[in-house]
Parts: sequence; C-alpha cells; structure tokens
Amino acid sequence: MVRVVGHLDLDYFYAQVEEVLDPSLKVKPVLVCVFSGRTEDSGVVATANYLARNLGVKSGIPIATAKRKLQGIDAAIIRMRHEKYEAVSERVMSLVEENVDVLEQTGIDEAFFDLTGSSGGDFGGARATAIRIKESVLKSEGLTCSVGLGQSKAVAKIASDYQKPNGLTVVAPESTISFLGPLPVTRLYGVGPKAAEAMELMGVKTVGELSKRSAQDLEARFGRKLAAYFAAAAIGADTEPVAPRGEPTQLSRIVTLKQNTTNPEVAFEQLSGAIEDVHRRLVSRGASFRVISAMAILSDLTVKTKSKTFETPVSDLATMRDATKRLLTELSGTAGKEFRRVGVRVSDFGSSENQSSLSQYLG
Ligand code: TTP
Ligand code: CA
Repeated sequence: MVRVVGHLDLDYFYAQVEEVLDPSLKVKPVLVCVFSGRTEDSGVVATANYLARNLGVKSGIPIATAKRKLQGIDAAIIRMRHEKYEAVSERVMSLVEENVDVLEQTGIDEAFFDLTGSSGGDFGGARATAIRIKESVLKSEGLTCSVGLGQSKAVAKIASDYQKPNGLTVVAPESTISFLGPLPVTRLYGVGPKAAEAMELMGVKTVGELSKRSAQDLEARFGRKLAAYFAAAAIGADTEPVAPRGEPTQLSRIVTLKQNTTNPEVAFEQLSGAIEDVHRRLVSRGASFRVISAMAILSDLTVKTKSKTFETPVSDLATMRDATKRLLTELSGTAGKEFRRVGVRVSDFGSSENQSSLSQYLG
C-alpha cells in the first residue's frame, strides 16, 4: 500500500512566537538573538521574521552584523526565551498528534507524521487533513506553518520546504519523479556538501541526474549502503517509517515570577497555569505519575527541589495542585532566599491501562 507521509515545519518559529506574544511586532523586522554576554552585541541571531530576512538578516549571523544591516530601521531585537517556545511547541505537537495516525517530532518546530491508515492512501483526503491541521494551529496558537505531503519522509520533508511561509505542497505518488527531478541534489536528506561535491565530479547536479546513474557508478563512489540510499532517495522511494520518539519519562514546566517573592501562595498562583498545562499533557499521554516535584530558582540563582512520592500512580489535577502547593511551602521554609522562578515536574510514570482504548475511541 502506498504510504502517506507528512512533514510540518513552523514558520520562522521563535520570531513568530514573539509576534504572537506582542502583535505590534508584526510590522517590524524581528530578530530573536542569543546574547553571549561578552560585550553588549556579542552573540548570534537565532532566527528572524521575513521582514528582517528580506533585509539580509538570517539565522546564525552575528548580532552586530544584523544591526549594521538594519541601521536606521525600527527593528525589534529580542533575547531568546526558550521556555516560551518550548511551551508553544509542546501544545502545537499535541494538537497535530490528535489529527494524525503517528507523530514523530524531530525538532522544536518540526515533525513527521503518517496518515496512511486514516487516509486509506488517498492524497486528496490527506490534503484535507493537512489543511485542517494548519487551520487549527493558526486558530489555537496564531501560528502559520508549512506542510508537505509525499510517499516517503524524504519527499515530505522537501515538500514542506518547497513553499514557505504558510505553504502546503502535496506530492502525490505519480508526480514524485517530476517533482524531485529538477531539484539540486543538496535538497535530499543526507546529501551534504561533501557528497554533493563528489556527485558534481560525476556530472550529477540534480536529483533527476542522480536517479539515472547506475548502481555500479554510485557504488564505486559511495560504497554499497550509501549508494543504495541515494538511488532510493532520488526517486522518493526511501522506506524509513514514521516512528514516534521514546515517550518522555517526565513532564515539567517552569515559570518566571513577576516579582521575586518568599510567599509560597503568590508563587503557587503564578504557577497554576503551568500545573494545568503539565496535567493536560499527562492526560493526553494517558499517563500517571508517582513522583511530583516543585523546583525553585532563588534570587541568587541556586536551584532547590522538593519531591513527594505517591504509593500508587496518580494523574488528577487537584492532587497535583495540592502537592505542589505543599512542596512550595516547604521550599519557602528552607530556602532562605526569595523565589525568582518556580516549576513543577512529574515523573516515574505508570502507564495507564485504558490508554489505547481511549485513543481508539477518540480517534
Ligand atoms: P528552522 O526551522 O530552521 O527556522 P525557522 O523556523 O526560524 O524558519 P523557517 O520559516 O525557515 O522554518 O529553525 C527552527 C528554530 O530553531 C528557529 O526558529 C530558531 C532555531 N534556530 C537557531 O536557534 N539557530 C539556527 O541557526 C537555526 C537555523 C534555527
Ligand atoms: Ca521552521
């Protein structure tokens, strides 16, 4: 049976999250930066929105270079806030997961998914699912993403990159060869600069040219295994399955308090949404935990943790809230310093037996 594989990649991810958090940024070049702290401008641009990209700013360039390019322009230069992007990423991934057969997250803002079963191999039906996924990510998080569909992971990944931002590229099996043919070989996963150079020496620049080379030709240059992979990838026939990553063994969230405090009630209030978030992720995995921990990062940046272990696995929100409140109170009694950030973590998961039947009914 023909496979239906998708790849989703959130557009200019860190910068787009910043735009969602502050919509007034949308009209400006936005740079999300990692400051090294050595001098005021030391560091690199992690990513930039499309307004900034059009002015020559891109991931990886020094902040000072970016500032030069944007001289005289009203641009937003923002310090990277990884925990914000992480939280958005987790919500997007669980949303996508609800709409697909299997999800394999491969980065903070990208994932492969499989729709073979639910679409019955019909790319028209799969396209409708992809549209639905894009709409729900936009509706619930305000984010655009680019999605590709194809008969294999390699094709889906190239397809999601084909039209950006906010793209949807569907490569049905019968158009795979004509879609891949004109692309440079470097677009194939696993063809780095070295392999591309070796291919160029053989007179191979495009995927179409690669697909026409004999097995012997490729084997002489790349060895048997790699040659077989390149030959398959060039016609979109790579067979790697979409495989879910190992389940996490813990779930956690941490928040920065509006103001440092010694008051556990105040800290708990501000952690409340994060506890609900952890609970929601726990439930969506059908998991339950035996250990819950409260973490506090103090005003002098030392980290303190207190944990409670339950005899039997639990998963209800009230218990989580109650335990976290108590643990924060204990922490505040022994910390000796103000809380700056606080967090909650659940771990030591027991699998909940009705998990598969639940997802069957919901699916
Ligand atoms: P990408 O998906 O490569 O880039 P992007 O989401 O910013 O843009 P695109 O619209 O082209 O998909 O990377 C995802 C995130 O990873 C990105 O938002 C920031 C981070 N990142 C870095 O921190 N440093 C880097 O050099 C790159 C490439 C990405
Ligand atoms: Ca991206």
